[in-house]
Amino acid sequence: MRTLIALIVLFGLPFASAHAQLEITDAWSPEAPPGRTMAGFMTLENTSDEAVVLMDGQSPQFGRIEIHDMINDDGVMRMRRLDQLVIEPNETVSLKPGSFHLMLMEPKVTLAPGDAIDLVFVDGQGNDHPITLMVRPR
Ligand SMILES: [Cu+2]
Repeated sequence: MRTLIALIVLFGLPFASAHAQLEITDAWSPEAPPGRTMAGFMTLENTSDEAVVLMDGQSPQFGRIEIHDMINDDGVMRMRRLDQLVIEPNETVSLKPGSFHLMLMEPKVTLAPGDAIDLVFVDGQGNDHPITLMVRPR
C-alpha cells in the first residue's frame, strides 16, 4: 500500500500539473490617474484538455483584483463581478475593453506607461498562473 501511494505521488503529481496549461499573451493595462482603479486585459488560451477555472488574482501592487464581465442591462452596459472565469479545453478567452476584464483595485503604487504589473491567478486546482501586465498610455 505504501509503495502504491509513493508511486501515485511520484507519477501522479507531474501528470496533474501538466493539465492546467494556460498560455497568457498580450497582457496590458491602460494608465490611470494615481489612486484610481486600473483595468487589465489579456488573451488566455487553454491548451490543455481540462477546463481551467480562474479565481480572483493577487498582486503586491494592488489591494484587490476582481474578474469582471460586461452585461447589457436594458440597454445600459454594466459591469458585473464574476466569482470565476472558466476557460474550456482548447478555448481562447479575450479580456478586452467592453468585455471580460480585470479590475485592479486599491493601488499601492503609482504606475506609468512602461511599468510592469505582476499578478498571480490561482485556479480551481490550486495552481498558480503568474502574469506580467505592461502599462500602456491610454
Ligand atoms: Cu469592471
